[in-house]
Amino acid sequence: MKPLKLAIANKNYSSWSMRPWVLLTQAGIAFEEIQLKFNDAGGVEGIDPYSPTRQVPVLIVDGEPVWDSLAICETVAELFPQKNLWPADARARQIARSICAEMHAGFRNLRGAMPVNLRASLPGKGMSAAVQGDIDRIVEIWESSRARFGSGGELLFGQFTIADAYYSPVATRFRTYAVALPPAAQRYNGALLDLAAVREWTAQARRETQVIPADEPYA
Ligand SMILES: N[C@@H](CCC(=O)N[C@@H](CS)C(=O)NCC(=O)O)C(=O)O
Repeated sequence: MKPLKLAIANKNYSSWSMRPWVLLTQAGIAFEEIQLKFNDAGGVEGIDPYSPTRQVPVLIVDGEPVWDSLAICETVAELFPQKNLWPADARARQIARSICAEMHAGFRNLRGAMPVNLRASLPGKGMSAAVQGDIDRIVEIWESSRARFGSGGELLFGQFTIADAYYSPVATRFRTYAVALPPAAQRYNGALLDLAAVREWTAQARRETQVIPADEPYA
């Protein structure tokens, strides 16, 4: 297999890019990063040769694109079975897949009102009853996964899995918008932010200077 390539956009803003980047980096899987940039219209400059959807992230495996973050994570798990990127236990794996799919398709209130912005500190911005409803469901997911499957470590299924990569942009949102969380959820949020890959992504995001007005509703 040729070296994997992952095309992403601005680390400060691109929540979907963050998931597979954190997955590959935290799992110690080598890849070539293709760092693209958003334009003011919300599109991704230079994406055309890589992705049929013109969206990031896209993983290139032996010249063939895999687009959409969930398909990318599934493909990486299949390519590197020794990395145990899904939980080994079948029941835990069922739940891990479900909560990734739920994140992938849902939480639109939270995502719309509290866009990822790693450079910013925006306590209290974006909060509403609908957003709190999404947060409550995320807290329920985190507490339940930790309580049922998390005894082997600090993460949702103990050791690092795709589910943690999937919720890593949520953890940065909770920090940016200073969302109050119950103690167990707060501890997990801290563990996510403390993952080496999340710290590295955050450090690189904070060095970026490009401002995308569409992603800065509170500027
Ligand atoms: N469902 C897709 C969503 C990807 C997505 O919305 N990517 C955004 C950046 S975070 C994008 O490429 N936007 C540019 C555009 O839509 O033109 C995934 O999971 O990868």
